[in-house]
This record gives sequence, structure tokens and C-alpha cells, in this order.
Amino acid sequence: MSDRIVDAKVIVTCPGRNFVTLKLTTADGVTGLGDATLNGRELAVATYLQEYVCPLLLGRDPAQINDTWQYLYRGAYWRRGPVTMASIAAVDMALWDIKAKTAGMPLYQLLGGRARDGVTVYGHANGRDIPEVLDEVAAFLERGYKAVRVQVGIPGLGAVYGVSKDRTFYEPATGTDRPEETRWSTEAYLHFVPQLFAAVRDRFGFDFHLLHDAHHRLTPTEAAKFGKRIEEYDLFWLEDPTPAEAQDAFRIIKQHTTTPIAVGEVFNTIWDCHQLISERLIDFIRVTPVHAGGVSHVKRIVEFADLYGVRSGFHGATDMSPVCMAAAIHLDMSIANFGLQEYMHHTEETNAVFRHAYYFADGCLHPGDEPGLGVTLDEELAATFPYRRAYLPVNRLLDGTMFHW
Ligand code: GCO
Ligand code: MG
Repeated sequence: MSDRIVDAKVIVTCPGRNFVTLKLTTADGVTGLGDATLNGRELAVATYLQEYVCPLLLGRDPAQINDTWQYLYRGAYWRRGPVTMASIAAVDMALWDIKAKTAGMPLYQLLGGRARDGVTVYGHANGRDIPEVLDEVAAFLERGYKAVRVQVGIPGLGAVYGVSKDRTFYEPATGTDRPEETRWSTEAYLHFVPQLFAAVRDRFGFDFHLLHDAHHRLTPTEAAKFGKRIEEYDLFWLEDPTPAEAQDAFRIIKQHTTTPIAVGEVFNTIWDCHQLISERLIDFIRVTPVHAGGVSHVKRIVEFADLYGVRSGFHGATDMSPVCMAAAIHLDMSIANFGLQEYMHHTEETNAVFRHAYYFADGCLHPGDEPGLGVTLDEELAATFPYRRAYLPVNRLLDGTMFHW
């Protein structure tokens, strides 16, 4: 007699930032967790799950992951989109958690076992000016990181993407009543940022991976010119050079530069990136379980990407809860075409609510040995951190024109 899902609960908590988590329980008493956090729009996903998905899950066999995925994807008629796909992702992650716990093994074992010793990660070095960033890079390298992303304040501009106000924790979703408004000049950015790469390579050499995120702000021509200009600094990747929805824009970039290109943190399905991958227009695909349909769908995307020499670079900012991070790490451990994993620290409160088996050592994350995803959610503690509305910033050009954040 097969098992049945008897409870589906959505837990919203704010231990430093908001997280939405789905917890499934089976008649056999096994529980599974799935991350459903969509930064700045959390309650839309919580409602989608609570009102439309949870009732459908009760009574289903937790072992039938593929059928449940298709039931929620094909069965909704309205396909794709961040809200729908984060909801499906949460169900998928929770079902894989249950399956691996039932099998008594860490999830990566079910996905085919270890394909590497550990998951190499990159940290975020940032600062208001170049000397501050250099100090941060030094600190990451001292802690054993083998890859570092650098972001810097731009003279003449106020707050810019990727530069923390808080030195220990980066969270861009700060506006509670309305989004924070920032101002932007692509000219000022393109003029200044190569000086940062020059300073980093000058002081620390080339013996580690250097990365940078342009956060979707350049035109294809600007990105092509920029990529070419910075080739001498040998970036591991230039991330999100142009707005990600236009897949053909990347053809222009690729025709002009050998700086490797990463994109995909805002993608929800394979349909958002199949052209980028099959035409070899990118080098790294940045999808992550919570925003791209869970473990099952991300596995499908990276296996497809492997056919074209595109490697993984899963998104791992603070808005991916430890549940999503664990799912990403289990995938990273087992896939053939692993590239690099993003890793940002969660707050102590977050780590207390979501106790996790994964840990950092020697520049890598390791999944630990617990069965399933290896994450437990302390519901009582979670309830002491109520939801607080938060918006990601919006961005305008210096003349007030709405721009990409
Ligand atoms: C990254 C991302 C993040 C996003 C954030 C939005 O590369 O880590 O660009 O910083 O801005 O995840 O919610
Ligand atoms: Mg990014």
C-alpha cells in the first residue's frame, strides 16, 4: 500500500528576511521541506500554495514526483512565471526530501551519488570604494575562498546594486512601505568598474576566480564593448550583462568578447534558456531550485546544458532559504557540468530557524550526511519572526527615467 500526503502547510517567517516554506507530511510520518520564497512578492506564492496547490496534494502518493510536477504544471493551464514555478518548486523539493529520507540517504545519493569532493563557492566582496573592496577580497581569500565576486560603489552615484550597507549581511529588499529608489548612470559605471578589476588583479594576482554582476543593466552593444575591454582581467564570469528576457541579445555579446557570460537567476523554466544554451550564447546557467521548478526541473536544465558545454552557476543569494541552498548543493554534488555555486551568509536567526547539515570548509560547501535535504525547520522559533513586507529597490536614470534594477 503506497504512502499518502496527509498534511501540507505553508510557513511564512522573517528571521532577518522573509522566507516562505512548504512542509509536507505523509501518513507514514515522514516530512519534507520546500522553499517557495520570491523576494518582495512572498505572499503571492504563499497564497498560490495555500489556496490552489495544498488542497490538491492531500491524498497524493508522495513517491510520484514526476506526475505531481506535471499535474501542477500542465494541469494549471497558465504555465510558467515566478509565482507558479516557485510553488511547483516547493512541492518538488519537499517530495525529493521525503523520497531521500524514506530511502535513508542524503539526496545527492539518489541523484546518482558524488561527482566531486565538494561544491566550490564564491563569496561577495563589496565596498563603497575600491580600497574597501580590496580589504573584503583579502578577507575572503584568507578564509579559503577560491572564487570571489566584486561589486563597488560608483563615484557620483548613491547606493548601487551589490554594495551592502551592513558589512556582515547583504539584503537588497529593504523598503517596507515602498521600494527604495536608486539612481544609475551606465556611463559612470562603465568608466569606473574596470579600475576595480585592475586593482584586484594587481594586488591579489590571478590565482583565484574573479566574478562580477552587471545586474541586467547594459545594452547588448555596451555589454559587448565592456566584455572585450575587461578580457585582460580574466573574469570567471560576467553575470547578467543585459536584461535576461531577450535571449537573442546574447548573440551580439558573444560575437565580440571571450569574457564568459552567466545568466539565469530570474529564469523559471527551460523555455527561458533553451535558445541561450543550444546556440552556446552563454557559459554558465544560474537557475536555482526555488525559482526554476525545483530539483527535477533544474536537473533537466543542467543536463540539457551539458550537451552544449554550458556549466552550472546556481543562484545562492540570501533570498534562497537554507532549504533551497541544500537542494542546490545536492544537485551541485551530483551533476556532470558543475561550474560554481553562489554562497552568501544567512543571519544567525535564519540558521537557527532552518538548522542545516550543509557546511563550509576549504572554499567549498559540503552537503553533510543527513538523509534528505538535511534541513529541519523549527516552527516554534519561526513563529516568533512574523512576516514584514519588503520591496526590492527600483532604479532610475539620473534624469528620472525608470530603469532596470
Ligand atoms: C545575485 C543576485 C541577487 C539578486 C537578489 C534579488 O547575483 O546574487 O543578483 O543579488 O539581486 O537575489 O532577490
Ligand atoms: Mg545576480
